[in-house]
Amino acid sequence: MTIKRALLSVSDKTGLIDFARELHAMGVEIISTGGTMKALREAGIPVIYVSDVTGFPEIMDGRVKTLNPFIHGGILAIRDNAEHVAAMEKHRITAIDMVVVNLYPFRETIAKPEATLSDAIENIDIGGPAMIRAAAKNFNYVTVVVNPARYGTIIDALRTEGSVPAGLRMALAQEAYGHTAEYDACISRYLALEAGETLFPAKLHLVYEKVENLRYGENPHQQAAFYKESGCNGQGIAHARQLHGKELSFNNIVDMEAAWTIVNDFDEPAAAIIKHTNPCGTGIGSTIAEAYDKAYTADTVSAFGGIVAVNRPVDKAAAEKMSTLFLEAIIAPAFTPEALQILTGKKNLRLLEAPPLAKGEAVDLKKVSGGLLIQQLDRVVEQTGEYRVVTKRQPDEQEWQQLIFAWKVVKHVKSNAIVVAKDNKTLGVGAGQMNRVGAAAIALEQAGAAAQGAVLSSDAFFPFGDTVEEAAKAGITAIIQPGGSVRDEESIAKADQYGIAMVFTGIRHFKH
Ligand code: 93A
Repeated sequence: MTIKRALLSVSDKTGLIDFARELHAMGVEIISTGGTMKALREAGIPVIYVSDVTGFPEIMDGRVKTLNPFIHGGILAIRDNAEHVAAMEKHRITAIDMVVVNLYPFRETIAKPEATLSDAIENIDIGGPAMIRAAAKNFNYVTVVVNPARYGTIIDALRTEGSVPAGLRMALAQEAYGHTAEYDACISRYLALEAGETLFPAKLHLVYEKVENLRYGENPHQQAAFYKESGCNGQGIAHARQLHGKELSFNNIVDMEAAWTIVNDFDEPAAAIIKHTNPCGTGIGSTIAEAYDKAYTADTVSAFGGIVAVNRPVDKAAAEKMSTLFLEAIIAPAFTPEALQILTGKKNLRLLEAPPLAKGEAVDLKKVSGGLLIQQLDRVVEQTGEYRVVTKRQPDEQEWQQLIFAWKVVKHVKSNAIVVAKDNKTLGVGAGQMNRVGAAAIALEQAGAAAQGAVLSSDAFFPFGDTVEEAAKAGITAIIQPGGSVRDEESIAKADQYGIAMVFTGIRHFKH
């Protein structure tokens, strides 16, 4: 379709002048609303004021400016429908062949801390979406542009072909409806939050934008893509910046999330190495190099090909240690220049800088067929003072420290989960087992002789005394678990029998 007349009404004036200048040079007539018209006229581009088209002033602070049959008739008319053409002639409506609109900045307005409800309401655009939707509906004849990034493509098409091709008009219409849907979803979510519906609104309109297509999903025969929350404040793994290395895979991203969540749970320097979403090694220390060393020596076999996360910048000492092992990725708040120099020597190793996770409320989504489960993330702040020692023997100070460390780690291991720890590092991790004693057997076997004098944590209570029995045989001296089983007494009696100190937290950390 050739373009004789275009309506330009934009809040985001990026690229506007150059675009309009090109249109004007091609002989396109431009209609505009007040602010856009002013900007164009200041740039010396001739413009027809929208009120001169409608014969009606912009009224009510601009709430009604383009909502008029002279505008909507001009956009919506089917150009080769005799009746529509007759109606245009009878009412002296001129066709509008292109609509270039972007909306009042609602999201940007509510993002400002000082924004009031009334500011938000005034930034709900009505006339803009009406024109966008009308133009998109009539994409057989009309070009709709909501994104300044498309200006160049349109000018190129007009220059080379003298018109905007049908395929492009349809793609622009699709983008337009996505744009208005996202806009309304944002308003709906905002009003739900204003009304106090904090986490779980009656209807959920998720708006995510694509970061990239991935080479494949969990396996090579599964197609996949990566999306980030639209308008999100920059939190989390989706906002990590890749500094070096091969492109990220689906499984890398899943494991990065697991790794990042663990180390963000620690205040002291911490490192975790993830394999298949579980931490095969976790360590804390006075430096990142020390924490990493502990995480690595926790299980040197499984660490091969792992994803490492640390909660402090990676420095030279840590980088030197990390560079001796084949790793898939390292994720950190930052890398020092010396560390980068060492690690970028490994061509494929992915290096990512990620913003720390906020402590506030956040939700976790799980897809089920035909639906979605939403829950708060397991970020309960635990009062260690409320933990209860249930055995005759109290843990000593050293054991307390290790119990709390092991308890923090077990929260991040797939259920049924058991962690054995000593000297600020995990010695054995039993993950994702169908029975608890099985998870304990794996963790204890991994720890081997080092389990002597170590502590053990369990993400949920012991249904029987058998896990305590196994722990005692391996030399475990203290245990931390939620408690709450009908057979707690059996486990407590076993612990007392072997002189084990046992702590009940009262909080369960299932992870499925
Ligand atoms: O207040 S509105 O909902 N009523 C309208 O009739 C209308 N027409 C265009 N907002 C309206 N617009 C919006 O004005 C456009 O979507 C655009 O964001 C903005 C451009 O205004 P100006 O050209 O005065 O800067």
